[in-house]
Amino acid sequence: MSDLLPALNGRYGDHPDAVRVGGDSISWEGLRGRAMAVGGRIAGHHAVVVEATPTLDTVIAIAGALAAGVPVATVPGDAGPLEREHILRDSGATAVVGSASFETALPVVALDPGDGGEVALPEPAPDSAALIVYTSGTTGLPKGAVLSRRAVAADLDGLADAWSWTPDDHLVHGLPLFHVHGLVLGVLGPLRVGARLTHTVRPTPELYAGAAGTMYFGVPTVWTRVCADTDSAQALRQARLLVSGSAPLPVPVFDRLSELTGHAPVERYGMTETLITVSTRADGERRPGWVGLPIEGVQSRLVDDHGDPVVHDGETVGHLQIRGETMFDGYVSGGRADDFADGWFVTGDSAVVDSEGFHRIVGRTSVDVIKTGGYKVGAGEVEAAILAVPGISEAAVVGVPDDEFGQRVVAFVVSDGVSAAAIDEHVGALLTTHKRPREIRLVSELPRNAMGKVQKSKLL
Ligand code: MLC
Ligand code: AMP
Repeated sequence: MSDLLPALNGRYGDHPDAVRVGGDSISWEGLRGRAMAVGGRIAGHHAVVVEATPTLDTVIAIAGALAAGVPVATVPGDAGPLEREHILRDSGATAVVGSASFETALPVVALDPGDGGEVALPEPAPDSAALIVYTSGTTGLPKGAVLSRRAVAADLDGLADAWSWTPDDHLVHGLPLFHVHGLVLGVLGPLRVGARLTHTVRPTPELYAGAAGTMYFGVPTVWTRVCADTDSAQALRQARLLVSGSAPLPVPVFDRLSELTGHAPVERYGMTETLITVSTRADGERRPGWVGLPIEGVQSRLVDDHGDPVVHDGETVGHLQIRGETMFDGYVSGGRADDFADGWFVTGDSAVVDSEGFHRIVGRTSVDVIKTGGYKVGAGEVEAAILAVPGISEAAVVGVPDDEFGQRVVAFVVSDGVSAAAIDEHVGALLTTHKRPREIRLVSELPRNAMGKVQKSKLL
């Protein structure tokens, strides 16, 4: 494990609370002992699942899987039953590590606070799978992206370079531990760089202000909320770097945050499949609305509908494609080739690039991929949950622009007498919380084109 996470090998000394999650903390040596011990109990498993609630136990369970070289899939603590069962099955997991709030036929390998000491485990191969992270597509259930140790290491090294991230840093955030942002950057990042971590459990302005970090991570919704709380925002003046990502940071939020904290935020762009690939730099220009340059080890290109290069004039929009060391290995269920064009990963994002190579993300190619509070939500998955409610004949889900969440999930439903409240209750029991429509609008019909296809643009 020390090749991937050198802080756990004593390379950077130690702190009694090197990793803190809410009220619980642990030293790096303590975390290594706990991880090695649980790793020893799961070694040889095909894959494991961790219910990634914001707890220190989640960090220990994931570190244990990494120590054992067993790929670990993360399940949201509030996952709907369909999504959870899908992840348990699709990941090929043969055990759950830590506690599980759900019923499962798989063995549950418990964590033991008495664990520690030295359990020797061989260093897993750099090309072996580290994580299986689920991300939504336009239709169907989420897909599990397999991320190798090599890709994770390359990404964290590229980001450490871009952000001048060193052992002197103390990272603070409260992002979910089942996605790339909170888990790869937010937990494995400090363990690779040798920086302390405080996870605040929830990403609230007050908790950020009280944590006295040098670096802070947030999705744009978090920064919008920080800006609305002047006292908390001003407490961040003592920080070194504020980083935003997972969705576009609105320019007024960038400006207000700069004004209140004295720090122009660093904005970075990425995807579960590619990890974080483009960023502004701690030692470079931080331009509102722009996400900067490819990090070390990553290349980008901009192409038109025919795959021909698009001019880098800062204005002409093209399809953004990525390649490099941070790339995923494929989806655990198979399938990867469709997502590539001549070896370049097709991101599904539209962008412009200027003559200096600075990138601006313009939007998604598909209206069926919604970003709400930094979470990706596939319209098709939500529509399927709504259509499972008896008495519903048609449903169309869209992302409506929203000042706080970027987009909010809104469902247009043709219902045979079923009320919006009843639909919400039914769907709420099936779906992970952030995928639930915030609004359900009952309509008599959906707008369709001559081919019978729903015209979602008319619903926005
Ligand atoms: C939410 N609630 C709902 C609801 N949606 N209730 C009814 N119907 C709905 N549709 C409930 C919640 O459960 C919560 O309840 C309460 O309403 C407040 O929810 P909220 O307003 O949504 O706020 P919050 O829960 O604080 O969520 C905002 C947020 C969250 C920003 C904290 O969206 C978040 O953590 N986002 C981060 C996503 C992320 O990390 N993405 C990275 C993906 S990786 P209660 O009872 O709990 O209060 C990636 C790659 C990259 O994208 O580039 O990083
Ligand atoms: P996910 O699949 O959850 O990893 O989401 C990846 C998507 O988030 C990308 O394809 C983008 O659409 C979006 N995204 C991530 N970071 C940014 C950013 N800084 N600006 C705009 N969009 C972003």
